[in-house]
Amino acid sequence: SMGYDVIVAGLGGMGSSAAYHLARRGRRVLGLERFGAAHDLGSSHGGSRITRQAYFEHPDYVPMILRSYELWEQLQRDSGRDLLTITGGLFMGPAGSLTVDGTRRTAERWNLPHEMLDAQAIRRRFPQFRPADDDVALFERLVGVLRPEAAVEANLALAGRHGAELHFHEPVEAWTEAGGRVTVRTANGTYEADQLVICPGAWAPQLLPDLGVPLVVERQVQFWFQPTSHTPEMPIFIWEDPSGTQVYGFPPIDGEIKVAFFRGGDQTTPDTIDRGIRDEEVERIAGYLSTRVPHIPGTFLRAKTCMYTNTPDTHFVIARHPGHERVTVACGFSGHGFKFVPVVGEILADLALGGATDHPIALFDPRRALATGP
Ligand code: PYC
Repeated sequence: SMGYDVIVAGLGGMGSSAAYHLARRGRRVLGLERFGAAHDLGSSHGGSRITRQAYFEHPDYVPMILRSYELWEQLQRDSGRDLLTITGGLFMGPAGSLTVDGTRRTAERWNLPHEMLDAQAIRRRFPQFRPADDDVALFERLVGVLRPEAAVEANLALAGRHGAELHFHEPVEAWTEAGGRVTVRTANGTYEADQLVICPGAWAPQLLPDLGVPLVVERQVQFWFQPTSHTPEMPIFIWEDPSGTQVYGFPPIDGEIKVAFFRGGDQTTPDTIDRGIRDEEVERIAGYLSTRVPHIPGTFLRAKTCMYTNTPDTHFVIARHPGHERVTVACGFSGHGFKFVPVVGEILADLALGGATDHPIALFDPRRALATGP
């Protein structure tokens, strides 16, 4: 079929948002997704994601975060779906840790409201946590929980309402740019457009072999527990230990608490990932939490794998493809991208339609010097 303005390859968090923003701007959009709508085989599932403002990874994320909060509100209104609930968030760890100090530095740099708590204050205010005596915490009220599947569905519904054509169960096999057009070949056919936006998630190494950024896909496990007791005032938490390991968790949703380690999973690929959960993995996180947040590992309910697609410095890749002027890419979200879904859709629409954006995206240039970090 001829005559699309933009093809969006991949309709997970980022791609669904790009399809929505492009369709809203009146463009003829074709969206292609290898699985079904809001599936659980990529990186946009599991019922919850954290959003937060005082970003320990780098202060340059903050303007995009603030725009994302606006766009989450707008997406809720336009879709009629419940996508974001503010819960408050506790960033804990030894003084000087990335989780505490990085968060504080960014909060101070942007004047974001926050409170600092020492171990005694943490215990008094949030008695469910058992900090070490030298743990400290930053509390940020505007931390919240996002609903990833509902968000993807909202983007897809609105994209469709604005005329986007969305094809599911149609994997992209190859794409080329030639003669002022892009051509995309799928299992079902060949499509042409003026512009291509690629949001490949963990399939980035296959779909973007000449991007110039080494990407490593990491297997992650999200665990759900039924807590031993009711916890009226539980915030979201990210807690770093002296070795640098970060564990995070959510307040109960329908009586179930989701927890996971942030990073540290095995390297994998989306086609070979072991989606089975080993008993040792459940025992490890239950044991880890039993001394820190003892009410959480009450009854283990279930666990599910997810994937991170990591860049060497854990910063994203969002740019025009360095080797293809009609191709825009968004990948390498490195386990912390979902909160940016609405603003990334807006940025991708800017880049695909005009080659530039007003959002500060220098940090996400694929040609940046790639240190390891943060
Ligand atoms: O981006 O806030 C985040 C996050 C926490 C755990 C994994 N990602």
